[in-house]
Amino acid sequence: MRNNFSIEHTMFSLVLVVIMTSKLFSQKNNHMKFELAPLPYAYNALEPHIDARTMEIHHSKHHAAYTNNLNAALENSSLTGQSIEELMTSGFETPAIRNNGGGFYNHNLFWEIMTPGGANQPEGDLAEAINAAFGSFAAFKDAFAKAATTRFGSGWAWLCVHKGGKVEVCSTPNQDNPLMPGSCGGFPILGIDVWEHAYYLNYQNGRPDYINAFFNVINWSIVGEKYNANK
Ligand code: MN3
Repeated sequence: MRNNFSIEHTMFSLVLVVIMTSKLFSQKNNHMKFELAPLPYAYNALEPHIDARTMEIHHSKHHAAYTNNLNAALENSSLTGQSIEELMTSGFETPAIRNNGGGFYNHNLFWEIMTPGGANQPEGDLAEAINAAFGSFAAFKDAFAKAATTRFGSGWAWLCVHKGGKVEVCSTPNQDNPLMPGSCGGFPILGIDVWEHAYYLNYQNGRPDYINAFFNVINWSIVGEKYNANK
């Protein structure tokens, strides 16, 4: 009797452990983690405008840290499973998600819209929208550079598109972006990172020089695709 009970008890405990372990693993598998995508070109592809060492540290250290910290912030969070775009509003009140989610999203866009290839100025509908909003491409460049230069401390400057096709330049502090509450409310199709980690090795305190150089590495073909997809 005592032996039977002991065997049953052991079996019961074993089954319980198996069930709990499988639950733990299935929960882990359901937690979709955000992943750091490889840079879509070599670290030195944007030289001499943006140097390879800056690109390597920026992608493999800074962007990687935002990605890891975002995943850590989402562990045991009710927001787990949402898309990165959804998290920009739903996670806005949670500093770890706002800062690291913004960092994850912003840098993905940043790498994507830079490349040695592609059109070197806006074309088609985007060119028309830029002319309509600013008067000319040169005037847009001035407005964008001014937003990037005058962003105090760390942050980003953006070119956004609103539903209907109107474009606008705005800027945000830290790792915020236009998808978050309180910004210009458009959809970002071009962004420049003006944190010192984006330029200090090559340009030191010369943020305007870095901004000028950035115009040489914008892939306007991709920005134009984003405009068409979100106007
Ligand atoms: Mn950065």
